[in-house]
Amino acid sequence: MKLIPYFICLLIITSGTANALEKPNVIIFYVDDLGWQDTQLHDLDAKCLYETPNLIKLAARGMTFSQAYSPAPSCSPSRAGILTGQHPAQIGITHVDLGKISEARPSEQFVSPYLDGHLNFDHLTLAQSLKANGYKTGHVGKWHVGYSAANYGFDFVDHTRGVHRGMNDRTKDFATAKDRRYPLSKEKYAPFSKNHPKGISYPYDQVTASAIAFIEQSKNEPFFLNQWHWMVHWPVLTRNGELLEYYCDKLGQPFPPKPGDMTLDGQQNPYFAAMVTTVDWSLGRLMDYLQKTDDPRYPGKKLSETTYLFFSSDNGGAERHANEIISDNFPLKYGKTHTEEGGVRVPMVVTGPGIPAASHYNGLASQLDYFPTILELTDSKIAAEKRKLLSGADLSGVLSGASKKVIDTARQDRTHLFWHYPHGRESKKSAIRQGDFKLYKHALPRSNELYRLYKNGVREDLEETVNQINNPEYAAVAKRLSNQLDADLKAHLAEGPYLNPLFNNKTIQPATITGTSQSGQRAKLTVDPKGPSITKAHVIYLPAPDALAAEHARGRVVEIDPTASQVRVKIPAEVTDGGYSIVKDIPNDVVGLRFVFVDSENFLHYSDAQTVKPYQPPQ
Ligand SMILES: [Ca+2]
Ligand SMILES: [Ca+2]
Ligand SMILES: [Ca+2]
Repeated sequence: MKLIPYFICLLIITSGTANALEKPNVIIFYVDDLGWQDTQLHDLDAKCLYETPNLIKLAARGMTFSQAYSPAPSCSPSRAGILTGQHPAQIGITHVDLGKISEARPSEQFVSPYLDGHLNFDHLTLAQSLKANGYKTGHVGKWHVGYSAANYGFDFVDHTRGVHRGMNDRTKDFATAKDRRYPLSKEKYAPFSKNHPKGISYPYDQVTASAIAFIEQSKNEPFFLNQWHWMVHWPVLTRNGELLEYYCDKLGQPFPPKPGDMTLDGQQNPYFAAMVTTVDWSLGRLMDYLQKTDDPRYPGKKLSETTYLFFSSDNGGAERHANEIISDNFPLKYGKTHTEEGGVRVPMVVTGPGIPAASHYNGLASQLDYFPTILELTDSKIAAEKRKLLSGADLSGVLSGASKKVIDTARQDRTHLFWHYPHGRESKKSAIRQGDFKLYKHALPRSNELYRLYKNGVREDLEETVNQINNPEYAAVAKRLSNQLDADLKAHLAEGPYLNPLFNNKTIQPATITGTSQSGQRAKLTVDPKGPSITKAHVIYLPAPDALAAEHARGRVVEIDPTASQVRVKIPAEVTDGGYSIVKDIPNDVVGLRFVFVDSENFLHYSDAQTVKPYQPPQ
């Protein structure tokens, strides 16, 4: 009993320290496609054989979130959500197909909305917010929201794939000590085995090296770093022969593996296991560096004492790629590209000043919370109108141990999270998690699903196998969640799915485009006044042919002129003639455009690409 007051006292002292520390450093260590069951953090049921000793060490130093979620079940929307703090639905980035005109088949009733080709420059980013507060900002690794990170407030950018690059033959082309690009380390690391009691070497990884070099060069000032790995995404491979041999032995498989797909069920892919442990090794290198390096701003302190480190993954695990079985999210349902638990529930650990060691938080948390939380931890201010756009909640009270509740931007208890994924052949739907329950709302009416994941907090149907939507006992819950989800979708201006004008079996008729024209600087589109009217209209400016190189410079650092007209993003246009025309005044630097609009029957339309004639002012 005497321990309790002492414990409370400790909490107060540690949270006091956090407040005293001005401008702590911040790192987001982000993994690609790492599932909730792909680490040793909270391994349920079938035992995970992938080893993540550094993540376990990280958890011992900070707070583990057992119910953490990504903003979306795929890469780009989750990343855009972290960068802007806004729900993917609100910024219109709900999928990886950025800037693509959806090619719906005549057999499909619904189509996905048009997504901006890159993160709109109008959004305030976390990097810009911290830079304005005196932070050095760096992004290393995968980006995947269009143009390079260099356009969004990052001082230092390296989009290297690091060690995660395609191999000619993954069964044998392993790195050596003298490898030109991926030399094996002289130092040895986990795992330790009978063959390698002192551990094994790891191939050079530029993501890890570049991230640490950025900190080394920036540490005289407060810094913010994204260390965003391309692993453990497809291609599933490793250059680390010793690590692959270790997992082949552990999983009882021949080494080297036979060429071809890995097809054993569950979590038995030794290449994938090696990737998970390689990411964990990278985390270990970062942690070791922070632990042994003095913070020049705080004499007597190491960087590990002055830095917040957020560890998570951009979506749930990918279970398959064609015939290859990658991993298994069991007991969670499905995986990446699904809003079911397997697609959005992710591992998450946060360490830093004032965060109690080996602590756990079992309430809901979202990566959308990072933006407001990091603003709070770093005492960074943003304009009130930008603040209002943030979708997440401030976790700083939870992190200091001062609170068990998450308070949202309206100063209310945050009670639920939602997802909007109007994509995929079968899975066009939205979802909400509140308390013990999760509800799904499909594009097709009257096809909602309801699952009870927990019963008063104790695991019940985490697997989402028993649809309770028609269970009278849960009628009130279903109604409440459905209404809440509708309200959230509306408040976040969520788009789509829309009706497909090309659908074979449509019973209502869509609008018909009767013409497009240009007069002076004004472009115009008209629809048949006998059909549905136009309710929502945009234009998309098309890139000049010579700009394509810059656009497709994925992986390269290309800076775009921020004063030029943005191409491939939706720009609002004016609806006129009682809803039967759209007009838009076109800036001089635009070379081509398409109109995109929704009609009063909820069909989505695109006009054909039209070349914009250069404007000649009247003589
Ligand atoms: Ca498991
Ligand atoms: Ca991903
Ligand atoms: Ca599965």
